[in-house]
Amino acid sequence: MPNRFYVTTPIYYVNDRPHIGHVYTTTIADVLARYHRLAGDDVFFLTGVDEHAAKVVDAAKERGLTPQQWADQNAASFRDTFAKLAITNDDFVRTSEDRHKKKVQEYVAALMKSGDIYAGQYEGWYDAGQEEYVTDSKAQESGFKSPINGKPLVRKTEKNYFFKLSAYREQLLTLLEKGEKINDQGFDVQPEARKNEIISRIREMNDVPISRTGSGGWGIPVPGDAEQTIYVWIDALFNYLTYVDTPERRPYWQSGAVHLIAKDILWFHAAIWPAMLLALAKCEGYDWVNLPKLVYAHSFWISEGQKMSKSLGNFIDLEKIDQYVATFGLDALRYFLATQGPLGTTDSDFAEAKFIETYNTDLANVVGNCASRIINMTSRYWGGKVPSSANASTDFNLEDFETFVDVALYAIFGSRTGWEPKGNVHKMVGLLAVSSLSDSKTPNLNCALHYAITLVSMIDEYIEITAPFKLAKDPAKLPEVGTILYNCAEAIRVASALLWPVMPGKMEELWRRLGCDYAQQMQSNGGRGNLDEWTKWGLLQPGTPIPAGDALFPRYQPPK
Ligand code: ME8
Repeated sequence: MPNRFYVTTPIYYVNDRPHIGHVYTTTIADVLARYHRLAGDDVFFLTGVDEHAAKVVDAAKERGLTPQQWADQNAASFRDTFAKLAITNDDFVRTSEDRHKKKVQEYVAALMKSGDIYAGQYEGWYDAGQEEYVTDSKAQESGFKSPINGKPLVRKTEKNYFFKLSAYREQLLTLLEKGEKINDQGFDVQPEARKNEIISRIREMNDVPISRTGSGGWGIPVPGDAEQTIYVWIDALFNYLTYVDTPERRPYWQSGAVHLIAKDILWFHAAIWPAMLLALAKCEGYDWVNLPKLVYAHSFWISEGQKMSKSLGNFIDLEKIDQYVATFGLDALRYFLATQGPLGTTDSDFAEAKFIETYNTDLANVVGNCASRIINMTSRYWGGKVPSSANASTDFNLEDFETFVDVALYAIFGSRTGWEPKGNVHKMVGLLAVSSLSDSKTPNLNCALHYAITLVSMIDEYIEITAPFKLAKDPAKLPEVGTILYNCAEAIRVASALLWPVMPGKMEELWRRLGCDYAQQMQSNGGRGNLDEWTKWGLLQPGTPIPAGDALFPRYQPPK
C-alpha cells in the first residue's frame, strides 16, 4: 500500500478575488502534493473558499447582489486562478455546499450532546456598525469608540453557544510541549518560534463563543436553534474534515493532515481546531477522528518593500500575477514563489527586480543554459542522439555507488578530486533535496530546491572542466566526448525529476526532449510516479533522439 499524504490550504474569504498571498500558500501545497505523488504516495490535496463571513454580506450589499451571487463570482475566480496556475487540488471546498453544511451540523450536534458546546451569555463591547465584538483591550485602546466609524461602542449581552476550550488546555500543552501522541498521532506546530507563541497563549485560554445572532440567514444554523448561526471560523475549520468524511476519503484524514497556513490564522489552527477534534473524538461514532500531524504557519509576502494594502494599491493582484506569467512563464512564477517565499519566520519581499534576478540567475543561466548546452553539443558531436557511454573508458564503476547522486557527483567531480563515493556524499544533494521536500515537519523547500539547482550548476562546472568542445576536435577522443555528454544528460534528467513538482511544465518539456515518458507513466498510474526508480543512474537509452528546440528559459532583458 502506498503512503497516504493529506495536505490542505486555508479556505479563503470570497469577499474579493484572490491575490498573491492566496496563490502562494496554494502553490506551496501543490509543490508538496506533486512531490508526494511523484514519489508514489497516495495524495489528497484540498483547497477552497470560506463563504459565510459577514464581510461577504457587506461586499455583496455594496454591489446590490445577494451574498450567494457574490460568493459564486469570487469562488469561480479562485477556482479558475488555481486551475490556470497548474494547481492539482483533488477537491475544492465551498462552505455554502450542502455536503459541508450537513456535516458541520452533525459535528456541532454531537458536541452539544457531549456537553462540550453549551448555551451561555456573552458580554462584551459591541461595534454596531461593524456587527462585531471588540476585545476589552482593543476597546480600551480606542477609547471605547469604533475604530472604524468613531461611534461609541455599546456594552452588550447576548445568548451564545460556547465551546469548552479551557477543558483541553492541559491536553494540548502535553501534545505540544512533550510531543506526546494520541491514537498514535502526534500534533505539531512549526516553525518552532510559532509553536512557542501558541504555547504561551494556550496557557491562558478561556472558553470561546461559537455562534452569533443577526447573520441574516447567511451561515449554518445551530442545530435546534434557528436564531443562532455557527460562527464563521468554526464552520470554516471543519472543512478539513467535512470534505474527507466519506468512507473512501477517511483514510486520508487518518494519515494525519498537514495544514499549511500563514501566521495570521495560527491561533484558530493550533489551539481551537485541535481542541475541537479532541472533543469530537470522544463523541459517539467519532472514535476514528484523530489530530492533524502538522500545522505549518509561514510568514507574509510584502510588496516592493511595503505591507500590501488596499490604500497603497500595491497588492500583487490577479492582473499583476497574469503579467508575470505572460512575461516569464508559469513555471518561473512557481519557482520564484517556492524559492524566495516566506517559509519560516521572516516576511519576503515580492519585488520585480528580485523576480528578474532570480529568473535570470537560476532559470535562464543555470537550468536553461545547461539544458541547451547539453542538447546542442549532443546534436553537434553525436548526431542528436543520446551518446553511448559504454565504449569510452569511465573512471567509475556503478556497483561502487549507493545512490544516483553519488554517481552524479562522482561522475562530475570524482575524477578531479579523488572523492570517495561511499559515505555521506549522497546526503549532500539528492537525498537532502528529496527529504527536505517531503519532510512534513519542516517543508524546507527553499533548501531542497537550492540543492536541485546546485546539481545542475555542477553539470555546468563539469562541462567546463572536461571541455568536450575541445576534445571533439580530435576524432579519436569522440568516445570520451560521448561519455561526458551521457553523464551530463543523465545528471540533468535526475535534476529534472527533482524540479518537476515546482516547474511541471518546463520539466515535462525537458522529459519529452530526453525521451522520458514519466508524465505518461504517472498519468496511467493514477497520477503517481516512481521517484526512487527515476533517480537511479543510467536510465537514458543510448540512441534515443534528443531533438533541439527553443531555450527553456530565454534570458530576460528588461525593456529600456
Ligand atoms: O483567513 N502573504 O482567509 P483569507 C502570504 N477564511 N500569505 C498570505 C498573505 C500574504 N501577504 N495574505 C494572505 C482566512 N495569505 C480564513 C481562513 S481556514 C479554516 C479559514 C494567505 O482569505 C495565507 O495562507 O484571509 C493566509 O493564512 C490566508 O491567505 C488567509 O486568507
